[in-house]
Amino acid sequence: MEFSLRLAFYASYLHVFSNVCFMSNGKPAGMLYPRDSESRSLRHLDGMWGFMIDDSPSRNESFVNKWYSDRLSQFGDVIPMPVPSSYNDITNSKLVRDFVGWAWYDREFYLDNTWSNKRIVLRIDSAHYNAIVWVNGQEAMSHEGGHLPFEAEVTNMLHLDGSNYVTVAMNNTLTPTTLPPGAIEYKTNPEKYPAGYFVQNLQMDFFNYAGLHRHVTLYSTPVTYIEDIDITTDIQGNNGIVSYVIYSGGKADLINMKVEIIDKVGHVIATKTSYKGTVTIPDANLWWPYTMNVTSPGYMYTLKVSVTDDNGGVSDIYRQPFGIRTVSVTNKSLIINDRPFYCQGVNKHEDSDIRGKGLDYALIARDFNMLKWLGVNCFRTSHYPYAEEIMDQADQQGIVVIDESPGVGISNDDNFSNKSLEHHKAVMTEMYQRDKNRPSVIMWSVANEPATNKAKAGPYFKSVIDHVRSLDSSRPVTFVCNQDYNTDVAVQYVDIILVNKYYAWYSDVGHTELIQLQLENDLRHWHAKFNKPMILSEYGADTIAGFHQVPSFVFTEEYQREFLEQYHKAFDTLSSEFLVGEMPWNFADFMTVQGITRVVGNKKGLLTRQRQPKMSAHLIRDRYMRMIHGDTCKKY
Ligand code: GCB
Repeated sequence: MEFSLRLAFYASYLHVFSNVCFMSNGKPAGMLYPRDSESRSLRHLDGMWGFMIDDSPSRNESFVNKWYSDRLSQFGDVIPMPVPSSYNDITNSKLVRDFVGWAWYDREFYLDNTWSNKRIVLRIDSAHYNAIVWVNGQEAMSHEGGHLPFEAEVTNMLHLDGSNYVTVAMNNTLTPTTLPPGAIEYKTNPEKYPAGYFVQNLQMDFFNYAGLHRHVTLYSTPVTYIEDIDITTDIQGNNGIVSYVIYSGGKADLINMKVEIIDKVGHVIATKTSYKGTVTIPDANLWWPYTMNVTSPGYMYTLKVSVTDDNGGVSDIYRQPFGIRTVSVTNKSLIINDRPFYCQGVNKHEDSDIRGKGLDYALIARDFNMLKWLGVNCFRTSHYPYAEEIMDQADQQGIVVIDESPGVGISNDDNFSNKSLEHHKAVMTEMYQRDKNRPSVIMWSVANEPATNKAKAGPYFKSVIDHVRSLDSSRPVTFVCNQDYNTDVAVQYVDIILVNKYYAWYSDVGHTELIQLQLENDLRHWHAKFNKPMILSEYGADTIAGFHQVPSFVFTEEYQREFLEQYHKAFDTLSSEFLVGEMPWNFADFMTVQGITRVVGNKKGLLTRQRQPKMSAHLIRDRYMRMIHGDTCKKY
């Protein structure tokens, strides 16, 4: 009971410290990715932090004792905790791994006097799930939601003449109104459970990793600064059309503005002097997926903004990467730059040994190398927005992204409340603001497998999808559906239909001979009813690397291979009709909660969790390479 009270307190706290602020024109202001420049310094506060969990029965003692008011070491035994990383798999303690409640981090830092007379911002790229941040004991900001960045100006809280410390408290509890939703269940039978015993029930199939998962950054800007940049692009003949708007922050308006468009080799190809405008680029280099243009995939331009304010010439400089491309759909095709695109996809997770969901450049590089090795040209950020450093690679390497929100497992009646809806829309706004300028993002997925067989899902998803469309008319909007075409109430609102199917796994297990028939019939029903293009957004079978049996048997590598082959037969028929993509579940094995249907995690990976191929990975590689290098089943 105490525990729930603590959460209620938290909700009202968040109300005061909302992360989204609005520009005068009503558009929510975005947040530029922190980049250094001639006017901006940047310092990652990554490394070893101090760490403590509040495992008091009320989960509230840390607040009663004001752990934020001094270094954590004053309040208990602090252990070293790496940032970025999840905290769960770092120690050998079950208590830490499975902890539910407030976990606390702190660290000390110094700033030299090059940071004086600047506006200093503290940005946290991801803290799962709810977070409160103090700088030198003063509340600086809070944020709800585990996968998107938040920041606050902290200039007046910092000491340039001595030490500083930052404290972060974060709570991984999932409730009916969080995204993803979950529920705390109290076990009250005194014969079986001690007083106050509770468990966290999840509605998703991945481990609820928590921690400071991505960079924590201090950066400086001039006091009058470039706050946000919107870029949209179009194509007319051989010309690229680039429209931009620049938003200012600080006391004065930005004046004496210079906007330059710079090509990949550093040549300035256009210059403007207003905060808003449209530039025509003759013979533009379009942004292409690498499978559609092998000579120059993922072509990125830079929009460089240089400004001077009216109070004495203080300038700010920011360089925003962007690509020129268009996306559209017909009733049978997904189109990039006026050419049909076929998604040779995979689904992913942010997940690996030890670090959990922690950002790791070595892992990112390995994953992109393995995506290319597989011949993958598209992935979905199942089931939450991924780190911006991952998205950068997708932009630069010409890999298409279906950008998915953390709306996974919206299945219970109390997940469709007005509070949930408002939060879902706020998350979509934050996600749009973060990723709007990325050419790799060709589609927004607002949810994975919600209970869209329930009547209340209709107005709920109409509202979320309308909201995303009001922010962005340049990309298709969808959600990923696992309902029946006859009973679903929300697919009518999407631009393109994404469905997950597990024939011969969750139904008719072992009967791979039924897959083609069942899949073709089912997808044809969807298309006949809604007349929209489709992607088979998940299909897969758990496979323990090294298990072999002939004839095939579930969980063996032979079964996974045979299973995928049967799906491919259906894809090869349907891709000449309305199927515009296929996405095996999953790129790699990943961790889940303990459960009798999961053998140390979900094993549907083409790769092991250590990113080495199973037999099925070779099958997918052969298939996708044939699509790239010429074959009958490809669409371009
Ligand atoms: C699904 C879910 C995914 C699961 C997968 C499975 O439909 O979207 O999160 O992990 O099935 O393996 O059951």
